[in-house]
Amino acid sequence: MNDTLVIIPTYDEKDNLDWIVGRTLDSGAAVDVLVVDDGSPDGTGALADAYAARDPRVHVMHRTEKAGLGAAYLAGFSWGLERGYDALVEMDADGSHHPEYLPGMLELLSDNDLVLGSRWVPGGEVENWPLRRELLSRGGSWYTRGALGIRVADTTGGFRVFRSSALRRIDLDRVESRGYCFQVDLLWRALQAGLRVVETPITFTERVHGASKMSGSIVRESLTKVTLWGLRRRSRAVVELVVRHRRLPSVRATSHRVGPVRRVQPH
Ligand SMILES: Nc1nc2c(ncn2[C@@H]2O[C@H](COP(=O)(O)OP(=O)(O)OP(=O)(O)O)[C@@H](O)[C@H]2O)c(=O)[nH]1
Ligand SMILES: [Mg+2]
Repeated sequence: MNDTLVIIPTYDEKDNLDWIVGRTLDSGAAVDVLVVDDGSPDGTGALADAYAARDPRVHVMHRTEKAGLGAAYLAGFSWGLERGYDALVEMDADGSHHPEYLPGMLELLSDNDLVLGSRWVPGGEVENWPLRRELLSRGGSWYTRGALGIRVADTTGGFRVFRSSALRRIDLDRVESRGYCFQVDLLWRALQAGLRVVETPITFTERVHGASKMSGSIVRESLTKVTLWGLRRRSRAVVELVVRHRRLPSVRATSHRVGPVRRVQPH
């Protein structure tokens, strides 16, 4: 067993599976792979089984129905944490995330808890992405930054490396999001838990094979949730302000009660 587990969620990725798993194993990083397949109708799960049968570094988790990217990752995380991996990686199956970045990202984990592959820091870029998708992604990150008051350039990216001990500090049972909003949800919890988060530039390439599972309802879910978290954050800040303000008069009252300072005369 290697120390790092790369979790790859799949739904109908038969034309990408062998290619992405092979590249991951050849990336130069010593890793195991866990494919989390939600019963893909196109037979991705069976392909993953065939890979696992010829390479002991590859494991497969079969789930019965399409339950969303977040649910797949949560199941993958608990599988990896139970088995004692030191680092857990999130990576898409469609080739948008290049496994060749893994050695560098794992190196950054030596003094960080969470490494984010980032499209929107200097040096990061997207290849072959339609302008509409780029605007949506940049806009989403911009909105999330403002709503949550965080300084992360790429808040929605899904190429990430977690230190397992740090991931344990997040109460994963309480992560509400099961769809794509999961990425923001988890980042927000990581920051609130005080994890050391770093962004590193990546080139993100539009998928060549298969279809995207992104949809309008996914975007609406994210928008609603981020707005709600932002409002909660602001109301918490207002409550803290009120509590602090209330304390002030009592502090003043105490100092009044103490009365004039008695000077001790030196001999
Ligand atoms: N197990 C599982 N995997 C999923 C599910 N939905 C998406 N995935 C996988 O999650 C990864 C990301 O999904 P994509 O459809 O590529 O979505 P995206 O990368 O956010 O969007 P695009 O840029 O349009 O490709 C892929 O590996 C998918 O196969 C799901 O419900 N269950
Ligand atoms: Mg994709």
